[in-house]
Amino acid sequence: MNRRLLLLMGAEAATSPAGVPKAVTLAFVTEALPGDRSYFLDYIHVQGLDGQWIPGIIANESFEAQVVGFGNMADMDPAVSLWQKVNEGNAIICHQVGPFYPGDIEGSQVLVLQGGGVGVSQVITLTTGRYYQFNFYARQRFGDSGQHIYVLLDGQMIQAFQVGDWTQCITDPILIS
Ligand SMILES: [Ca+2]
Repeated sequence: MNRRLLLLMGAEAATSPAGVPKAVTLAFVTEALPGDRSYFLDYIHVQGLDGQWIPGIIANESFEAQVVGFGNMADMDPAVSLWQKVNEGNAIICHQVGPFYPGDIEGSQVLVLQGGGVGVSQVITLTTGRYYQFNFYARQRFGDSGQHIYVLLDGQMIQAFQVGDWTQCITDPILIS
C-alpha cells in the first residue's frame, strides 16, 4: 500500500469512521408559540432505510413508565421515564383517560408537552455511516392547531411536523457521521 493511500485512509478514519457507535441526543420539542397548547407523543422508534424498526435504541419509547395509573397524569420523572425534560413548560405522563383524554397508540400512556418550546430528550446510541429515520406518533390537543413539533438531533432541528389528530410521523433519512 502506498503512502498516499495510507494518508487518505488516515484522514478518512479521523473524520468519519463508519460503523462506530456514536452517542447522540434525540429530542422532541414543541414550537415556541404563545398560549396554552399541548402536543401528545407516543410510540417513538428508530428505523433504517428498509423501514424496519431497530429495537433497543430508545428506552421507554411508549411512555409507559412511570406508571401514573388509570385516569391519572403526573410530571414526567426523568429518573424513571429515562427521558429528560427540555426547556420550560410541562412534560407530563398521561393515562389514556386522563384529563386531556387523548387516547393512545400503544399501551395506556402518552407524553403530553404543554406549552411552547417544551420537550423531552434522550441520549441514544446510533452507528456512524448509517442512515436512520425517526418514527413516532403525535397529535395536538383537541381544539389546538397551528403548532409544529420539532425533531432535533444534537440540538439541530432535522424536521418539523404539524399534525391534528394522531398521525404517524417519519423523518427523512439522516446520515450519522
Ligand atoms: Ca404509550
